[in-house]
Amino acid sequence: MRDLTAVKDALKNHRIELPSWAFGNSGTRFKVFSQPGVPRDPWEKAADAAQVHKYTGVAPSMAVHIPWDKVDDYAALAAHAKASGIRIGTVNANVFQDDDYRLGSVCNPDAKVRRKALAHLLECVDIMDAAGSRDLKLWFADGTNYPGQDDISARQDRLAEALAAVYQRLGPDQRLVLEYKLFEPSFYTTDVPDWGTSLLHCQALGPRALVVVDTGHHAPGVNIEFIVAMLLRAGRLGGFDFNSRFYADDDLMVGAADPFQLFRIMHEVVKAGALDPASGVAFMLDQCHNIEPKIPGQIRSVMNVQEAVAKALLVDSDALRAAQVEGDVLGANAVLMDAYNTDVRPLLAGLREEMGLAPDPYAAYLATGYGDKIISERKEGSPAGWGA
Ligand code: LRH
Ligand code: MN
Repeated sequence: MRDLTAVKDALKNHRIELPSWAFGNSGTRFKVFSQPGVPRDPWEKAADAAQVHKYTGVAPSMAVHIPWDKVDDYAALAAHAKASGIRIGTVNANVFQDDDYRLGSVCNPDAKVRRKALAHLLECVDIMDAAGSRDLKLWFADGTNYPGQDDISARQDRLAEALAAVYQRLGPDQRLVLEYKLFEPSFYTTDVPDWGTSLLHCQALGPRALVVVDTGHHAPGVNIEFIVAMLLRAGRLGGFDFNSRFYADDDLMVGAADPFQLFRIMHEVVKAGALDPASGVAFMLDQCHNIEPKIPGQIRSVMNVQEAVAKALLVDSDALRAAQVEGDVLGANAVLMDAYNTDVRPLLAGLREEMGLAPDPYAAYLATGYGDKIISERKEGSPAGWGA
């Protein structure tokens, strides 16, 4: 059994970043359901994200998405977040919601469109400077829908050219994290479809270009923890976009659909010593609470990650290695399953009390009535959403 003090320290130091867009209205192509009390601007999104940190103690930053979180003064937004007890984290670029990007953004055959997309990416680095953010997260919807529509290699050349221009613009402490996705909205080729493509581009750029693993962006059945182990081994895992899915990019609450997979992923992270913020791996949520209340959904998601991390920290690594070396297949599997089947909720409740927090952040938040307060306060104006 692991040293419980070390386990608790690791859990106390773990940091989970929240996505601003999870607090806004979201949905599918069929319907975006609006919910009462949804924030109307990035200021209110930060206030809601601060609630999640207030009760969990481990979510001190909110990622922003541009232009969904466009404001006139990003330094003022960062100061507002700070006053609310959190900070502005990763800046997400968005070159997937403009008619000009029908045939792609940085991979578009039209140089004028590519220049427009690059200008947005560079503007996002300016925003990072103003907000004090370390990471620029790039996800490209770019791809094609029919064979022959465009040249696969030529599009990669265009992508590499844009990434090099962005990388060159980054400050010394800033990073570019490149997210891959198998498909959607493109349905024949996606220009960054898998970890290999992202890794090749990152290695071509330099040491501050890293890969983002969104847990909803793989083909069914893909062993994500294997990819995580390989990226950690290569020193190129920049972070996670955590969510879960039963079918495609469902963006459901992390750990809701497959808590065992999340545990296996966190086992690889813990084993590689990559849980500590100093490791440079960013643990971000990327979810949409289409039908459930947003703030409670984020709190539950943070708790799901904490439970997977706690179980991974309880793996008896000496016993595991011994069984592995002996070729004791069932013995080794049993060591891992013992940790996974451990009920870590009492440990986490106790840890929160040691941190001066309520043992159950979900119940504690609900008891505040904050949800009802924002419903009554946010009647005017238009609620935030994806604007898709
Ligand atoms: C794309 C994605 C990406 C974000 C968006 C909100 O599917 O995962 O990380 O920009 O969702
Ligand atoms: Mn994502």
